[in-house]
Amino acid sequence: MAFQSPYLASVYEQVEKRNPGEKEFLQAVREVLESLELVVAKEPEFEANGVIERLVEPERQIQFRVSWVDDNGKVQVNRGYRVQFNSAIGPYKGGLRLHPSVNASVIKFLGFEQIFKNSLTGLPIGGGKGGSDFDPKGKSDGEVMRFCQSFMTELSKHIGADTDVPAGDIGVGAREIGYLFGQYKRLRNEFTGVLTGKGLTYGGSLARTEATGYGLCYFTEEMLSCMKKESFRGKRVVISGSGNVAIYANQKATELGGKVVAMSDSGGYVYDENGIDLAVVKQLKEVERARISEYVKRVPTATYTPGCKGIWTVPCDIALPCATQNELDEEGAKALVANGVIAVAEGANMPSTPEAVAVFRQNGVLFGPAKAANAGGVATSALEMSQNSMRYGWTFAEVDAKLKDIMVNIFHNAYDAAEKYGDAGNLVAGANIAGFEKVARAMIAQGIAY
Ligand code: NDP
Ligand code: 2IT
Repeated sequence: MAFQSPYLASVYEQVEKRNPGEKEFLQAVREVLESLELVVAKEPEFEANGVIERLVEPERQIQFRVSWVDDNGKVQVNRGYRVQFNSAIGPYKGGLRLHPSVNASVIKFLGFEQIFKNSLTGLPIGGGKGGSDFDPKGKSDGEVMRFCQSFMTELSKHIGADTDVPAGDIGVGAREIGYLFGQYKRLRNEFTGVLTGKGLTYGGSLARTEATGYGLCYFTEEMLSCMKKESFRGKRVVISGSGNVAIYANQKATELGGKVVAMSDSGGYVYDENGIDLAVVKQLKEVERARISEYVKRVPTATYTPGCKGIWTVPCDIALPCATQNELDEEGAKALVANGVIAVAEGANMPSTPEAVAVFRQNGVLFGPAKAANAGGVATSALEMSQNSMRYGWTFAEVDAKLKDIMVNIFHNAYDAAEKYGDAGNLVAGANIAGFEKVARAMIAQGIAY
């Protein structure tokens, strides 16, 4: 689709020129710019202040070598990244991803999305992201520790509790955050809230582990209730992935009365008509770091199918993609629609391809985009920062109540913004616009320094 606004067309052309071949980054930028057509037409101050061309260029981008020694004494070299994308409304904030597919394009798409997501939370956090092409799979704890220490030795020069606060993402959970935090503290000799997702004994927030999955379900419940007078009760749910987001999405969807019948990992998916036994998944994934295929050995009524895309052919009312970018394509979307799906909400970042999103739209499927639907994780990270600043901690119930409130507000802000700009029900446009407006106004107020 060509841009109608010459301003947006020229900004996008420049982004393509400056970032050749970075397909994930270009995909994320294009989607946001498409949502802003009506905004830039209505409010010329954004163009007059060069807001969009500034927004698409990271404020700072760091790439570094990460050398470490494996268990056989061999030197390994990985590539580390931190993209500090936008600090208009707060310190850079966003996760670290450890996965062999990580490259500059992936980190930039994630950092770009984080700007709008973080703005939507209503909390004072800017956008950033980082990670490495290090593959934690099959590595010993010692190898992961040595990698994390080497990674943090460089990263520590660029972050800080009031500068940039990383957290987890794919491949980074409590174990990795612990090693990273320990190394930061040793290098700087200071105990500060420089990372979130910390362990509960050293400054972590209750409910951060659960927050992204729970938040996704709070958002979905509100979307179902407002837009379709529906709820999770009695619905069949399919959740891709079986990591942090997927596990706690399962837990909350089940608590709200849904039945989760399928989950996956990068190898394939399991289908269990009785409802996935989450205790088994947690044991496999959180304790043993095993493959989801093992599930059928422990639950003989279930079946395992290799290949992860087939999960979208499992009939369901609600689909929650919680694995990775572009995991749900046009074919998957068509299969979901053919089986009568009523709502799709994204726990992962950009899991649906643009073609898949178009299929949902054309068929009246409720669609909760990642920036809005999975913002509960980073929102609770911001609550962890608040608790660290106060040197105080809230109860699980207090954090959970704030999270729920935030997710309900995000839904309504996105819904209202879509309506205001004449695209009622389009939460993709609504989330992008609502997230954009606050950041854009802050950038204008602060002058052309960045
Ligand atoms: P985890 O590392 O805990 O789990 C990731 C899951 O996704 C695993 O089941 C993994 O399978 C699967 N997966 C990863 N890469 C691929 C791939 N290329 N193809 C198929 N499956 C894949 O990560 P999280 O649960 O934390 O993250 C999942 C998604 O949610 C990501 O998109 C992340 O950016 C997003 N997110 C995470 C937040 C958080 O707080 N953790 C907050 C907001 C969004 P396998 O083990 O086989 O690799
Ligand atoms: O994509 C995301 O929002 C995250 N991985 C969570 C980031 C955070 O800072 O908690």
